[in-house]
Amino acid sequence: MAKLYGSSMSRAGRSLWALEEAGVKFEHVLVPETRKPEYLKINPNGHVPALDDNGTILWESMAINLYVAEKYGKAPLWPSTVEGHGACYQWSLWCMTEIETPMIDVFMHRIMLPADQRDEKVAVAALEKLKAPLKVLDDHLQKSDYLLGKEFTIADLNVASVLSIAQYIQLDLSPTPTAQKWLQKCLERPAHQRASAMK
Ligand SMILES: N[C@@H](CCC(=O)N[C@@H](CS)C(=O)NCC(=O)O)C(=O)O
Repeated sequence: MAKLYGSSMSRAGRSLWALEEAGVKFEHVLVPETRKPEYLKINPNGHVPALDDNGTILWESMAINLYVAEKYGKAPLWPSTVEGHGACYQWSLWCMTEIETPMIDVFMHRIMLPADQRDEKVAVAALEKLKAPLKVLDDHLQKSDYLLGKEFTIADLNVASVLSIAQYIQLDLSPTPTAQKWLQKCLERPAHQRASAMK
């Protein structure tokens, strides 16, 4: 049986969601200490998530999710055309390069770091940086219900999972209302609810 390492409160939450969405039976393994030699054999970076799919080991949340969707997901989660695959790669890389770093900066400087190490200026600069990619997302979603058209795919899951911490970091999505509604719709999916209820 496949094993997914990492808590739903970490980036492993994304991969738990992908596994649930694809209907994969898996064992969920918490990793209290990511730098122990046993775990470093699975992910030498000492990060979660990692996937052990019956001996095939993968790390990097987006790679895991694209693999899970391709191997176990049926269309439309994993589209049936190469053009559709290209769009999934595009949005998945886009959210990691354009959205994730500023989101994490806000998260660290508003929530995660001890109060005396937080710098609200870093959070405000990161929020400013998010404006352009959020407009790209909003403009795109004005043309279709989901990122690739009428149906939810792994591209939506990956982008929505990166944006899912918006609610905790006081990221005001009201200037991009189409993206805001799309995010809400994605996060209400039963597979996301099941993944979020895990430890
Ligand atoms: N780019 C990696 C980042 C993984 C990552 O930084 N995970 C964090 C949790 S959100 C982690 O493992 N932190 C614990 C540690 O580094 O010991 C991915 O998307 O999988």
